[in-house]
Amino acid sequence: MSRFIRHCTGWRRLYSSVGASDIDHFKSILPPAAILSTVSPSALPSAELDPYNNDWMGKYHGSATTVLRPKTTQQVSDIVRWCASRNIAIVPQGGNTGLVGGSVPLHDELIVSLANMNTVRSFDPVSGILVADAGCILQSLTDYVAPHNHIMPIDLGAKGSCHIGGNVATNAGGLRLLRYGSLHGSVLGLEVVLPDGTILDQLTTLRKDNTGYDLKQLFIGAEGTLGIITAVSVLTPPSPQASNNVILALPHFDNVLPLYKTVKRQLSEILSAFEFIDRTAYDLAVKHGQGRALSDEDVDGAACFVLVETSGGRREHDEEKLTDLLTSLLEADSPLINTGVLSQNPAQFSSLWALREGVTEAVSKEGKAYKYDISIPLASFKDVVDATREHLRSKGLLGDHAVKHVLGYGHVGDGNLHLNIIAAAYTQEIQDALEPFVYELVASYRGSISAEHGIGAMKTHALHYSKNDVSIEWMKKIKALFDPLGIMNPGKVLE
Ligand code: FAD
Ligand code: 2HG
Ligand code: ZN
Repeated sequence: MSRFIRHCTGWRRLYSSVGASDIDHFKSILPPAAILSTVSPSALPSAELDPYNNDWMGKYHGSATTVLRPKTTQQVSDIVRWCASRNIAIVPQGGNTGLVGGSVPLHDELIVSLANMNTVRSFDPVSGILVADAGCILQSLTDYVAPHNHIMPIDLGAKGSCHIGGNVATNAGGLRLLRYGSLHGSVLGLEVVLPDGTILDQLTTLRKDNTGYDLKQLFIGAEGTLGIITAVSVLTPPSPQASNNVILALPHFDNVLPLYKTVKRQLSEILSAFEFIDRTAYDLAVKHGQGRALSDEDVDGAACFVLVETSGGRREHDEEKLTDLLTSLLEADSPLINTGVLSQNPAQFSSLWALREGVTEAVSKEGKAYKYDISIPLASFKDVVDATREHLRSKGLLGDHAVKHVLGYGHVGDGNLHLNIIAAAYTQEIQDALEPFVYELVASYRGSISAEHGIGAMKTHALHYSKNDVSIEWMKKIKALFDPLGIMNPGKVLE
């Protein structure tokens, strides 16, 4: 059985569906338990594949008939080689926590899940360099390096499910980017199975290596369109000796920018996060049990909140700096903040973080979310949220029957706003009201339509709002060079 599907370069070309003879071949590569298929003779009920065919938000739905769960790089290579010979399209899948529809098929592509590739290959406690299979869950790697007094350079709300391979494939940002920079800097090496099955071994553990083109960078953020990442070498920083956090309640959004400047100046080297949630995001986090609510007195009159984290080498020194900061903020002639709630113990530290980290979870409990993950000038965060809300109001779409909330939160230090629109259901009418409106708004600030979540299936048509024609043309040339058959995650990143 075969069908046509749109190829990334605009040609229409043929992909094959997985058939019984393919399953027979996969049985020569993998043990039976690693093959989940609704194709006879394996014939599982299709509901068994639901967790792989549906994304985290319940927004994107594929109809793969087969999921393969290899354990070794060689098995991944054998699978891909076979798919290339048969023209079977592949979707690499990690923890399936992506928010742009990149991790599920558009049609019936084969899903290659990395979940069984979950072994740490090596860790050097002196250099802090960790080499791990791509399917290792981020939280389990954090737990692995913790006794060696190291942390992962990346942290995000999905850490209990997302894979390090998925993090690299999406170039995930998250909560520690302000301190440790992007994965383009922390990833030292990769092992990748290319779309013809070749294993590209660039799994070096070198801090410095200027031997020509740095090929691994191409796979960081390629969202599985250039190959399947099977292992990652990553530099893990030493654990800070002391971490503190505080939530600051602000009377106006306009105070966020001057506050950021003040906090940077006063905390300097110990500032490790500066995260923003607006009042709606805070209220939803509390409503859905993410962290402990602040007292009524603390939230009274607050238009938004900022979570500040410090990480440093000496507790007394850091606490003194933070206390001095709070005192100077509260005693200023025109205070930028109403109040500050400082964590006093590890449980309170986690609870304050949960108010910020848990917003995505809270949003998903509240309704169906349209998510725009944008880079814009910090001063415009509120304008963009307000303009979107007003636009929806003008279309008569605001209200419990359609759009329930429009909210903003995100990584101030990275200039990254998460604009979320929560609706009772996903509808074409809301979608049409939001797009291209939001993308045009972002383009008017010369911003990015994807700060950290990627393009996936969601934004292929909108790439031109942030990338010019020459850039897109060269992206297509690179795709065609690595994947001339177009079998690797088709319809993602590029149309
Ligand atoms: P998946 O969702 O499985 O896949 C994502 C993309 O990567 C797909 O295109 C897939 O094909 C590709 N892929 C996955 N594994 C591989 C591989 N081994 N080789 C090649 N391609 C692969 N993102 C942020 O950037 N910052 C955040 O703070 C953040 N917070 C989040 C909080 C929550 C609660 C949730 C649900 C998501 C959040 N995300 C965040 C989005 C998501 O968690 C990240 O994009 C994450 O990196 C995806 O990892 P994953 O293993 O789940 O990948
Ligand atoms: C975050 O920063 C994540 O919490 C998710 O990137 C953002 O859900 C979102 O829009
Ligand atoms: Zn984020």
